[in-house]
Amino acid sequence: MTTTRRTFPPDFTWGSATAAYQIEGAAQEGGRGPSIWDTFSHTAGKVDGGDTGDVACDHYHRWREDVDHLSELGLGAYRLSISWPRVQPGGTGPLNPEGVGFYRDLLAELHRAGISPVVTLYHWDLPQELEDAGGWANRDTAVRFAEYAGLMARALGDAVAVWTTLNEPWCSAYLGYASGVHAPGRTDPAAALAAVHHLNLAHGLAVTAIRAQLPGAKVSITLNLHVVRPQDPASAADRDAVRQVDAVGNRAFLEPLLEGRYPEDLVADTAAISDWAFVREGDLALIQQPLDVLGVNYYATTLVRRFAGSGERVLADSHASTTHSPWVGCADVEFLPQTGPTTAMGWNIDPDGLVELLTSLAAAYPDVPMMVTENGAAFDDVVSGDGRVHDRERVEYLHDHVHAVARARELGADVRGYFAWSLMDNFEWSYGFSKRFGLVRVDYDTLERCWKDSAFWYRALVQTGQIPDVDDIEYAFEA
Ligand code: GCO
Repeated sequence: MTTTRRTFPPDFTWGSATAAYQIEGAAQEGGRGPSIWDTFSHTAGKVDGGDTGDVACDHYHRWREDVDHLSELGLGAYRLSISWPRVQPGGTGPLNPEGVGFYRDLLAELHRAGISPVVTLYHWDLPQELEDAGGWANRDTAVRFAEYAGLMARALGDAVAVWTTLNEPWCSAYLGYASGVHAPGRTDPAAALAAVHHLNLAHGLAVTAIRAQLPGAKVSITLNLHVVRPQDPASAADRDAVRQVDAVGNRAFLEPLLEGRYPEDLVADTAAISDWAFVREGDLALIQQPLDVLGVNYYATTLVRRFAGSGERVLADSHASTTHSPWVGCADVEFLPQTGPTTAMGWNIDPDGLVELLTSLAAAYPDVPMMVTENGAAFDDVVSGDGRVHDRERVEYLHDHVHAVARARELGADVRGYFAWSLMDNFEWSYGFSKRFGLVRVDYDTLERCWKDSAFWYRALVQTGQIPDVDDIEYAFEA
């Protein structure tokens, strides 16, 4: 664990992040229509415990209190997402005024609290009607997304500090259409590759639509990028497995978005699955739009080796499915269990991976500022006799990863912000409410919020810009 006292400049952005389907609830209130996650979570066997986002953290009714928590943490920014089916129920046609009004009020309260809204337009809750028409495997969904983005830019205007088009298209495409562990639960590798492209296209078209409404808008995309390591660094086969996974997981997005092309090795590695005919003339130019900031989500690293082809193939990656892998085109790669300490998700704890990721991105794209838009950890929290949650493991995780951000900055990476995932415990997708990532605990029986030690620790960091020691928990902190 690092002990050097590091500090961040006053203009560094400290935030926390959530997502609409994970916290809002009110699934059938205010004119909201169904999303693919409503359908998926209500399908037996898809979500642990049969949990759904019907109520979640009831943020839809408790948002004022939640803004108070953000304000008391002293955060400069809050990363939220807009529920597409809440503001445009069928994914087409005019906006739902009640849905838009909810976000207008929320953004106004954030501004009153001096908190800049970083707004994600798509954090996985696709209107079900669009999935019924083919979802992200259907090119038209990209066009619908751009229309929605333009309408929201017109509706919310400069109340939004940063527009983030998509959150983690890797998850939307590969978990939703290849492994099936996320909504819409399809297991069709060719459809997953088409979804990759249509999500990239949706991003580019949406950036153009937003800028047409708001020429000065700041736009971004958030990617969950994979730090992939070979089991045997001396093995050419294992190193080539790393290349393969990097192509499918990282460069399938980075290269079209920032270089206007798809990696040749990706197309070659997946030729048996798709001819990529869904990429049309001119698409790459539409996708490659100037970005004001790249959002980077990081949790853990990935360990791979070349699969010999005999015996049981190991598929122990963080999004493992028992039957279908999200890693399209990587049938000859094994994803190995990590060594060392893990979080409640089974994800390894490796802050050096974050340094490696940020510095490698800085080297590849030196003109693209970055923000760590998600980093955090699930642990099996316990409410102690004193009524507090002494989540020391989470404090250690945050401490070590914030030091990693400081180290990456010292090495020249232009990292301008850090958002803890998550402000509060919430619906963790296929894990339901069984995994808690929050700085703030949510009692799912009473929906009461309660600050964990990690919230007090994070407040001190945010207020001073100095990284507190792990044991520096000030319950009565005065800035
Ligand atoms: C993601 C999503 C979040 C998750 C969080 C923990 O990165 O997967 O953006 O919605 O809840 O990351 O898995």
